[in-house]
Amino acid sequence: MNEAAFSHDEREYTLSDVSVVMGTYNEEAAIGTVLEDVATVTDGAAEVVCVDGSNDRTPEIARAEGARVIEQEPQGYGVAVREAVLAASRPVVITADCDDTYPMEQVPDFLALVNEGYDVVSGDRLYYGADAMPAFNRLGNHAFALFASALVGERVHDTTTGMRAYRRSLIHEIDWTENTGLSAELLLRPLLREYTVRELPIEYDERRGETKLDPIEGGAAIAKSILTVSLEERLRNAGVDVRLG
Ligand SMILES: Nc1nc2c(ncn2[C@@H]2O[C@H](COP(=O)(O)OP(=O)(O)O)[C@@H](O)[C@H]2O)c(=O)[nH]1
Ligand SMILES: [Mg+2]
Repeated sequence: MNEAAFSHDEREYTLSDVSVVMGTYNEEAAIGTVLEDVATVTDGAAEVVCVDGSNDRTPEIARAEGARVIEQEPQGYGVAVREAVLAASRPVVITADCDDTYPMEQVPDFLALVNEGYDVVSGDRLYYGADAMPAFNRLGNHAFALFASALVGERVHDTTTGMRAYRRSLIHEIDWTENTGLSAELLLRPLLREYTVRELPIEYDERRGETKLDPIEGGAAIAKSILTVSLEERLRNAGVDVRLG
């Protein structure tokens, strides 16, 4: 990983400088807990943005918990999460899934690393073993990380995690093209553009409600995204600006 430059001469960010953003699609079983956890850990100071495609009670619950809800026809993970990161109004943007798998209590740890100078802080679910993850997904995620490591030329451990912190300026400096593979893209393009990136081990819990991702179809799309964005960025670094996807 690139070392943080520690040269950002911005002020120290606090929890009121954080936007927690997520795509939400029929997550009524989880959203109450997730947003309560965010409110507790941030003392209600963070902005919460949900880009929602649900036809259940998810958006009502989100609004009742104080979230800003942006309605969007369901078009996949990346379409929703791109909209969500772009809609964030605070200088530090933290993504999560709305399925109660990610540790909201670690939001301050992500923020602390941004304050240390990192542009991207990526939650590494595999570090602690991710026992709650279906075995097929866990194997796939290890394989994606090895594949991506080979393509970017440095070791990354979890390329498809849903929980990361980003300096908001970075989000607006890069064009995002991927849908199911957006999570990998949000890690790999910054890495290959010499932004400062580091992984942070996180716990990963069992999901509430049903997954929205088909592991086979989704896995193939993610592998293609990893290849495409890595090659595009390497060509860009060589002075060739092309879209391969
Ligand atoms: N708005 C919206 N959210 C989505 C869509 N697809 C997935 N999501 C949300 O994106 C997050 C990740 O999806 P999830 O099912 O947890 O994927 P998994 O972690 O791979 O099982 C969850 O919060 C979903 O509700 C979509 O088409 N539209
Ligand atoms: Mg999930």
